[in-house]
Amino acid sequence: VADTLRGRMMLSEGDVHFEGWTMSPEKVKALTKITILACGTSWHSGIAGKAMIESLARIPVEVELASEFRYRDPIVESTHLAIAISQSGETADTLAAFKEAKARGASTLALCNVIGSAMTREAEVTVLTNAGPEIGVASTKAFTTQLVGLYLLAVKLGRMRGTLSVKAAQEHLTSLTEIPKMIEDVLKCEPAVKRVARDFMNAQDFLFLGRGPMHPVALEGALKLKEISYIHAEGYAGGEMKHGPIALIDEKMPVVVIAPKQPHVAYEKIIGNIEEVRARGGKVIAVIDEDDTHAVTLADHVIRIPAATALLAPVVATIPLQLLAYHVAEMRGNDVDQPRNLAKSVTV
Ligand code: F1P
Repeated sequence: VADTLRGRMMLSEGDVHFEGWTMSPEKVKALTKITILACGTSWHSGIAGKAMIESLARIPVEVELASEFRYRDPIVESTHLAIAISQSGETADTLAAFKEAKARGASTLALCNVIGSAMTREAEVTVLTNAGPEIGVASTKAFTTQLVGLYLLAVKLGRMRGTLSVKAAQEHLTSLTEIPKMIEDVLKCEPAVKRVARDFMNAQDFLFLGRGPMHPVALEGALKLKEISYIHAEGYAGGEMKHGPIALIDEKMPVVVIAPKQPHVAYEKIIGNIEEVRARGGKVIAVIDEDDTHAVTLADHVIRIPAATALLAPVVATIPLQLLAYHVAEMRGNDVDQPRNLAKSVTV
């Protein structure tokens, strides 16, 4: 993941240099709001990006479904920055929303994987994820590189706005250089993921639960499963379970609970979710830290992931869920690269 970003974004003493960054420090300091516009997987990375940018650069961030944005009368001002997130850079709804925000006076930044794509042509600044082409239709490495790109962007904006010290920025950047090792480590979970896939490949429905930074991971886990295995899946914030989805839980329902011990994940609360699922006979698949000793006693299956810093935890926690969707789809005999009814870039 980090390799794919090298060359386009350079890390140095407490700063991030993006090739072709043109937005002045004055303009960045004057920003009053960021509006993230995206669809599908890219929208999920936007939700994770909101937490990163708000925490490091202290700017309010709204994450909008690009497919809805232009059908209302959004409030856009000249001190707003619109960020389009898109693997392809061509998704029609995201492009239309981006143009709409631009026409209403917002500054524009595109976080895309394809240079020269429509969104990068509209943008004042492009942050290129440089992940290489997605072989399949469903976004996978685009998602993880978007998370890293958003993290770097949050550090950059934090430095430019003076909300992040050189020392703190350097610590973030150092943690980013640990990604390749963390990814190698997390891939060791594959045998455990395959066992889960084998046990639940015929399930009718799946539920994914996560809190805080694991909420977008839960949404993405559910979307990947839908996209390539055609199993109905819902991703929910853990705290929302009692507001509806709890009615769905019975002994036939596998529930993937993403529960690493992270500052904003509310571990004790997510343990509460696990207990609620178990009390109703649901099957718990817990994604937990390597050294977890509590959740492991409650879950039917565990998938262990290496410890990561708070802002990198979503990258690490996503990998087993992508693998789960992949293995379930393959066991069901689906074409994982060309799922039915999906297009690589939705241009209509
Ligand atoms: C957005 C997206 C993908 C999804 C599928 C359809 O694409 O919803 O997230 O996996 O390929 O399109 P993009 O704007 O990120 O290219």
